[in-house]
Amino acid sequence: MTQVAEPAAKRWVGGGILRKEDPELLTGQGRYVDDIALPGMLWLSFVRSPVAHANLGSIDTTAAKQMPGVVAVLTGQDLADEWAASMPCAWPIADRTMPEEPTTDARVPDHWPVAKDRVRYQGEIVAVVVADSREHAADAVSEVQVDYDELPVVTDLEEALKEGSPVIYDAWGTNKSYTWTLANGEVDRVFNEAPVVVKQRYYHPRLIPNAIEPRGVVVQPVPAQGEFTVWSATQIPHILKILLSLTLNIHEAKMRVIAPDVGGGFGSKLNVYAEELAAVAVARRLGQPVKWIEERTEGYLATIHGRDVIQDMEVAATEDGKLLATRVELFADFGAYMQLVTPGIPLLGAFLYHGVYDCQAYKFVCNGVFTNKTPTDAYRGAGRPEATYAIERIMDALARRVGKDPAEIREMNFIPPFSEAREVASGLQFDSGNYRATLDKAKELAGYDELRREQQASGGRRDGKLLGIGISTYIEICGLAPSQTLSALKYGAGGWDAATIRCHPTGKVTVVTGTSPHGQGHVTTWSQIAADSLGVSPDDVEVIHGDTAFSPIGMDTYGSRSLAVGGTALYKAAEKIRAKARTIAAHELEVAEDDLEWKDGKFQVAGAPDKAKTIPEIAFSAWTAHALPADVEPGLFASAVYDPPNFTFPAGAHICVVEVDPDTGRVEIVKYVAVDDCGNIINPLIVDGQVHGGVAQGIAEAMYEEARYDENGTLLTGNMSTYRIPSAAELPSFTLDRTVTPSSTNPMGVKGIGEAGTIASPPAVLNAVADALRPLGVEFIDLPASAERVWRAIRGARGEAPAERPAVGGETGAASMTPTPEGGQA
Ligand code: MCN
Repeated sequence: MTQVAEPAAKRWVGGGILRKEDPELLTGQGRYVDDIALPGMLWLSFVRSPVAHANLGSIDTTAAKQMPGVVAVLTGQDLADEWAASMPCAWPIADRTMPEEPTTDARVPDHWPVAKDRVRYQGEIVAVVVADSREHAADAVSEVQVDYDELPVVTDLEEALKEGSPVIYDAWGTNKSYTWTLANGEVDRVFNEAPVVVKQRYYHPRLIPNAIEPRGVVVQPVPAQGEFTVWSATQIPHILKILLSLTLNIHEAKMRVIAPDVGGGFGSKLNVYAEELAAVAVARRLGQPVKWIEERTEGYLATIHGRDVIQDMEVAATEDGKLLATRVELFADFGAYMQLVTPGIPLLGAFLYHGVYDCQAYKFVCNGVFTNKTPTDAYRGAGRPEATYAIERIMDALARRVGKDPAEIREMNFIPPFSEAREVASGLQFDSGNYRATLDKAKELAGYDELRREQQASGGRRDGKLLGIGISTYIEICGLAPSQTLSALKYGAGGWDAATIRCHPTGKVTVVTGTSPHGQGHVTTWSQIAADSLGVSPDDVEVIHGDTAFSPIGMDTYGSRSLAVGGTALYKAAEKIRAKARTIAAHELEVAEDDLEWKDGKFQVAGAPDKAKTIPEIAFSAWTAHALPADVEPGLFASAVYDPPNFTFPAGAHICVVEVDPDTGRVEIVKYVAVDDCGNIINPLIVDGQVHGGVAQGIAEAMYEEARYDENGTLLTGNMSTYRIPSAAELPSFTLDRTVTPSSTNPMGVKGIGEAGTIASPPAVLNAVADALRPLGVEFIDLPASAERVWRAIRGARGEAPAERPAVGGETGAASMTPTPEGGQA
């Protein structure tokens, strides 16, 4: 399926060239934050609250300061003067009960890098130990005596909203941050009149990111100049630079942020963290370089978590299953504080609860809630896996209600194929789509019709196991995106990105990008785009990223935006290069510019192909500047900043086939087919890799992962033995294919792929598990379909145990979360 392009093809875009990044990374020559050692460097270790809610009494640092190698121990009060502002929340969305109503601001609490007087989740920083080695710093942490005056704790999202619940911010008297509503069409009327209404509550568990490289930061101050160089394992060096400067009142020109090689982020490094701010503050205070590398258990407590959302999802339909309207109310657990984009995460899914289906009316309501838990924020997919999960599961429930096959219910409701932007029920403009084509291909690859026949003939059994088939025909919104639209959503920054191309006299090319790859292979794909645009080889292109001294302008990497926005900026910069090169070539060849055509990677005189100029040749003459046309500046350089007119909307069909052991509840995925449509493709190998990783992450979410807290706010799943993630051994081989529906948003016709697998796969797996369990009478099964939960569900259906439903943040059944049977009438 995936082919490596022949170099002779001279067309690099679309070819599966191997990643240029890999030789260095695979031979241990990567340069990560932990590889950095500076003369005189001190180490930081953080004293973290062991309790989830307490007023801080006295903090006695005397014993810690006497420990070997300790240079300083600083509390929140000691560091209070360092902060010019609270930690940033860049998406303080409005509170609006109806879209047209006047808005007030969401409640966004102050959030200090080191707590000053109260802690609100387990793991919050209360003091910083500075020592001459990592070990000395860590040893002294336990010697800091903190007096915690404990307060009542609330970890359950629904409890937090009840009258009488412990309140986390006294001044507000409520744990609600905001209610945000989006509505289109006559939703209530449609629901009242619809012959079929299906309603279901889903819970998307809290997830803990597990990038291979933990977080880390090194700060080098130059006290005499007031300058700082910050190396951080971050996805967002540009944004970090601005927000470090703002929060610490340091001129931006004196702040340089470098994201060296970064070993994965998955959204968890799209943040400005307390440890980064504290490291700069301590380096400024002491005038010495400092370093901090996160411990894995520390990361479980203090790196953001993802998801943790209750969804009350409803669809209204005709008797034969034609969708009329969707309505959803969310309760999103933000944890104790807002991190960088916490409040906005549910909004990334707000427009997608009707999926790829046509309907007349739409309503989305989100309630953001504080609890005494680690803050949640962007985690791969961010808002879109939640939306996809709800609509794709309820479409299966609708199919059952009206007696149709899950594939058929989808086929009859798909938005018909379109190639130009088209408004959908939630009010957005989808860019292009052909949803039926992806499902047709996926069904064929999976052998869907035969599997259904087998299932029917065998009563759903195969070799003593229960056979289940699940479909997910997902859509996502990515390529973040038009700055004006982001402003309407009260996002605090723009959605543009930047690129610069420098064509050197040697014939080589440097590309400077504002994106910040940390596993996505931009060096390779940007080289392919530049190579085709400029008629050079990818090997001649160097791509510079992730260092604000060399790449001062950019918006970084998240939201599967880099290709659609940053890649397009590169494409636009190349257009500028070619426009200038054409002028110079015409002058040198003594023809009119219109007589030149760009062909086979060079400018040729139409009808006289031997009269031609390549970009490297023109770059040389632009550099010597001996005979340039009048008004043409020397040098062949160009920059572009691209702000897209719309998002992009990749979509696809995933089919999962499972066998469930009825005795143990063990689920085995025996086939997984993913047909994705991310528009035109730059590099099929990289796209496949992104889908592989994304699907693996989604399967982990579907079958393994769930962060749990006890009622005191103690994280019960605080390490890798209690928080389960699968390895390659637990995962099947994936069958991948594609359809191509070019995006109407950008000139390359590309859509994002970085999150698609994670968004698509959880409902495919759960629909398959639910399908397998149905013959046993299991009415409902939710995330994650671990062996234990499946086994309990089977026992529940047999009347051997109560039907199990996980409590939010707890171990077992909470009455408030009792589901209606799937497909049950509201
Ligand atoms: N690509 C392509 N053709 C397309 C679409 C994409 O060749 N039609 C290529 C791009 O050129 C790029 C890669 O695929 O090399 C991903 O591009 P894109 O979809 O634009 O996504 P981003 O580069 O913006 O990456 C962000 C996305 C997100 S949001 C998360 S989370 C995520 C992900 O990427 N985290 C990752 N993939 C990850 N992969 C790794 N290894 N590590 C992470 O932390």
